[in-house]
Amino acid sequence: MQKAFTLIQNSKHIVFASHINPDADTLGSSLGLMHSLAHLGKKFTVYNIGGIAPASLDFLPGIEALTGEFPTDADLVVALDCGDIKRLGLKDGNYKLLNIDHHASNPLYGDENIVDATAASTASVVLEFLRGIGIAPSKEAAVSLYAALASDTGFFKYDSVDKRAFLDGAYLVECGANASEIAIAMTEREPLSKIRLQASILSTLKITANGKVASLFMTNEMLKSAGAMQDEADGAAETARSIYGVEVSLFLREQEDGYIRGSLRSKTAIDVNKIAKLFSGGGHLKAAGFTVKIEKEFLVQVEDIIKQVEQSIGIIKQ
Ligand SMILES: [Mn+2]
Repeated sequence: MQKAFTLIQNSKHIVFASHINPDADTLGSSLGLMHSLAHLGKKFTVYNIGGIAPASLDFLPGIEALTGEFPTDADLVVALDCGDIKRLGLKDGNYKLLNIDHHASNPLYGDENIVDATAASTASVVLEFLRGIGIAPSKEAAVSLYAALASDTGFFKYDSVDKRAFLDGAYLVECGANASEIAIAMTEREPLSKIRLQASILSTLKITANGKVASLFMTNEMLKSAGAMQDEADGAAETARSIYGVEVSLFLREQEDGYIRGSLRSKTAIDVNKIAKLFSGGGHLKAAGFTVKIEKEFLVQVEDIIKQVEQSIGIIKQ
């Protein structure tokens, strides 16, 4: 920790780098650390290769500074919440690299690494670091870090949630984060197009395997008529899983490039990572995905995939 802080103290221009397709943890941790170091009087850049944050994160203090331009005079890059250096989109330069993360797969690619796979979010690792160097988060930092923690824990309900996640949350509230305001900003400002798309996806719901499997699909046509973007279909698999009695949900979306993208979610014990592997995909026990080429009429292939998933559940349970 002290070595990491020495790197920070010895630098003039620090880049806070988030991963491609940024989420609340990578951006909230970036901004949370940046605000916490403000008193050091360094030059800061908040960098993301795409240069743009999701609209739902527009409330994060300092997010307007986010840029896709990598500065040439940076002498320190702090990577936040990124298990794979390639996902940062860094440019060459004469800088040191500090890697702060919570992914177990992180290969410790930094000159200094603060990686804690037991943390529910990178925000918790940032907090650990701040404690180690004796800095308390300002209100701006607390809001950013709370948003990161809330997002990676599904608002304190995922498997990763432990006592520490709650203690970190409580500490950030003490430092000025308003839990309700942040939750509303992150979850209750959906675009109408998303709700219209979700309604159309839900109309395809099919319950099979004695109520244990819930399947949904989305065609490009549905996307177009809702006037929605691809990412507005996200969450459909979780909605299907939330049905009483459902153990596994499957969401199949037609892609413009002639592929079908599948998302699998499991409620308790069925390992959807194993199911995804049957389609050359993968992931985790409760969330996995795969991509297959469209080889016949879309709806016919959807039926085939649903059948294969149902059969595989029988096999996997044995
Ligand atoms: Mn994370």
